[in-house]
Amino acid sequence: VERYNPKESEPKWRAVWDERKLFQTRNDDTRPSYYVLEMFPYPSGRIHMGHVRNYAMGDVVARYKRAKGFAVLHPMGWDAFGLPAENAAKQKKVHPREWTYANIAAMRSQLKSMGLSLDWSRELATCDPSYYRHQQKMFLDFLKAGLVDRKTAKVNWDPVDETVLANEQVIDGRGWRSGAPVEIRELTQWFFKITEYGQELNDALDGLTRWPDKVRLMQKNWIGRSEGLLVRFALESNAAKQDEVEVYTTRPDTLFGAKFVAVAPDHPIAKAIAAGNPELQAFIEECKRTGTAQEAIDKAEKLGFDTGLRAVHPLDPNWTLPVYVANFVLMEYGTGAIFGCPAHDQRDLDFVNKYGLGNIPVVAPEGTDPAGFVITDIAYDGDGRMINSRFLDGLTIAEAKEEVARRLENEIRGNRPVGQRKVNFRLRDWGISRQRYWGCPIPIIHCSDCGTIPVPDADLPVKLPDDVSFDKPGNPLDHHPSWKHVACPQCGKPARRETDTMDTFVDSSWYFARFTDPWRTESPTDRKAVDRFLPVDQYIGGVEHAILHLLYSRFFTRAMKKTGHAGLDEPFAGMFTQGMVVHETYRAANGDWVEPGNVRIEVSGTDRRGFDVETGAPIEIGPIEKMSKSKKNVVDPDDIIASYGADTARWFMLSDSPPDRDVIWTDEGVQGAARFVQRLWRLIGEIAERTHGKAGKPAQIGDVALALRKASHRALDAVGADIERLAFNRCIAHIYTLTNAIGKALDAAAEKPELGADMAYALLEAATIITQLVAPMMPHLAEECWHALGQPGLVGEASWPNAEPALLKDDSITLPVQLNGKKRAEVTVPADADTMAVEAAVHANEAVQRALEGRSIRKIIVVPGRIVNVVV
Ligand code: ANZ
Ligand code: ZN
Repeated sequence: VERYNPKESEPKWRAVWDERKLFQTRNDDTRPSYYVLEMFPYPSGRIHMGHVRNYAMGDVVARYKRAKGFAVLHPMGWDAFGLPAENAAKQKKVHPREWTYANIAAMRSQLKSMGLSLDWSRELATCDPSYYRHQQKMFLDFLKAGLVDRKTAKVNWDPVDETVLANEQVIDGRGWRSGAPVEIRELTQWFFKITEYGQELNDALDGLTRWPDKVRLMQKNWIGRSEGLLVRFALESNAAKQDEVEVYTTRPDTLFGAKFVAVAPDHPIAKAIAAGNPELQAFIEECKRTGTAQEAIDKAEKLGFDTGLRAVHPLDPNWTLPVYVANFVLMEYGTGAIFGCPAHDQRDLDFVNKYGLGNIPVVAPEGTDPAGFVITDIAYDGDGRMINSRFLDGLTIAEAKEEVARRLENEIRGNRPVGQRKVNFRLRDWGISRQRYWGCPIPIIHCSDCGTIPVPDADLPVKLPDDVSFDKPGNPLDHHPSWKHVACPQCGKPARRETDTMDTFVDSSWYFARFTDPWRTESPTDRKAVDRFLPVDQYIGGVEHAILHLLYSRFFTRAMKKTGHAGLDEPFAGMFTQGMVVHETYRAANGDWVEPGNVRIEVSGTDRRGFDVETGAPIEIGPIEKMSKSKKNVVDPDDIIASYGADTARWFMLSDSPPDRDVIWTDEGVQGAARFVQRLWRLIGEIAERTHGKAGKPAQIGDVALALRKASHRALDAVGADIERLAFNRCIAHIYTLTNAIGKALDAAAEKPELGADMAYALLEAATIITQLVAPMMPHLAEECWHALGQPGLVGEASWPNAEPALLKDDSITLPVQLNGKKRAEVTVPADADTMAVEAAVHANEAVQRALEGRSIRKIIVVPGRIVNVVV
């Protein structure tokens, strides 16, 4: 048999699939549908190994479900708006559109070389007006439905580049490009009212049973539903022009441990006091420089400014607390004010330790001596019982929360209760305004007379102008000479276009719905198509999108339901997050990172040493890390596909580790996969040669042939079940097992000049089955094998075979035998043995006889399939 040559085979089969339109799904296909989707890529320029892994997995599911008779929807597109295109425009002087479409072309051909069973007729790019016009339409529909808001919000402002920075573009408080200290500015922005769905987005997570628990938990934490209490603290003086401050707390049980009250730097109380206090003004300015990123706020030192105000403790009129302005209290959450209980909250403890306010522990772990329970540097946020808390002493935390809430709800001051229960969400409304060029224009016109006016449907899309300059700082749309100047659609007077574009997360929040009918021009979706294909049955992507992208898509789907563009709440019935592709890192003596291709590894025993391929200089082998350009430990999919073929790359990606774990890319691993390709090809070739592709089912099947048939059908059964579970590495293990069984059977057959009819039958069956089993993973090789075996048509068109139940049954089972309750022996009996047969086997068993020591059996109790109890 000749060696299998992927370079010849792979393009050949892809051309055949294309010509037969094998992977195009028709919307009028009446079979049950199955929608498998991998997160669409950002067209950065080249695909990386993470894409290969992601798409290889999705393709296994798509090909398998297709063989199972589903109308499979498996589309691909491009998440094509975003900042990198603008950066390229600045740095390389290419237009973002050109840059983006060139990248798409390059990546499309790379993806095609992987042999993915994608329906390319549905390809879409979010930067195309044929896509974003519908997004503009939905924005306007959401606006009408009351799901859009316009309000001010804080942004990171780069004063040199005159641009708003995303949180990740702020590095140590400075703009990533200009290096200038970032300022916080208040801008009027557009928001989607995702908070209206906070409760629902939280509760519906429980129904998403085919999502990883980890992802559901991440979403819950992000939504951050908490049950707490609003508490009004009276102020002793009216210096801040108000007589009370309301705080939000989730721990009203800890009220007797309170040491201070604190308000956000932009709280009305802070502003009022600052009006006559330059020092406080300076402090507030300093707080603004921390940036808006949660992480930055968490990491920053806890700073406060004593306003001199005193707040009265709500449970003791004779007890007052100092009121601070503190940098760790956010205006956007709760009421923008807190009471601090340092013993049980780390931030509060750090704060009091800095300002010398002390602490009183009020919760002690069950069984500790309250007198000896002292807090110094580490706050205690665990369970326990109340101490130092007057009427609460001895209660559990839950009981104390309830008691405090009850009391304060019943205490009336100025016609209102002092305490009020409140459910709070950490989730904020989704600010979608971006002051950038390369995004979907927000279809709004500002008129000084009429206000904010929606662009009329007939004027959609609002297209991006082509002739923009990136030389000036700021938003190119804003300083374009003519684009923003339009007539007001209502009064006709000169008006101004909204120059903000939408957050690119909007683009990816509904593309899965657009794929169901991407050709449609009159509306974003066709309800028939959406109803037919959604929800996505299996969504696959990186865990880095486990929070925002999925949450926004869940919101968007609900908003689309409200506006009639879809008819369901949850877009993704099944979700899977794959692990990363990782690789060893290498460093030269001078500390420089070295690419894997320039390192030769010598292995002796467990010792591995690296050497520069050219100079022979020693190279240090570093830790295994996520492939990244900065550490140069990337392997380019193109190189791998060029030297080994797409099938080998796919096979190795799927074989090595469970799909949710990281996979370590190694040369040895790829070579192992490449050897398997050749081995399978040889086995198939031999079988084709010896059977001539023909073998009827004989009446008699001998033991050897039967064993092979069983191996085939078991593998068939197990691989199907494991694909359903997305346990691809286990599928591959089953395929290896079957390969070995085929190898053995062929060896045995090699000794005989003539193949028995039963062996010929079993071998051909095994060859056919294994070809179908590898087809979802190595589709090109499988076609070549299918062809070599003389099978009709394409394996890509063949139905998934059914395992014969009779061949799956275990022939024999082993049962433990207990004598008076102690295990003394085992008997092996035919799987279908009846009670009589099992009893006979027990009597005949030597170990049982020995254990009886001459006593006689009184009774045998057989629990079928489980255990045998012998009473003596
Ligand atoms: C007193 C207390 C005692 C608190 C204690 C915690 C522990 P979650 O669960 O995330 O909702 N908080 C309230 N509003 C805040 C704001 N605007 N900025 C910063 N922190 C704020 O968190 C609620 C808790 O976070 C509240 O309960 C409050 O501190 C703080 F041992 O009140 B707690
Ligand atoms: Zn007007």
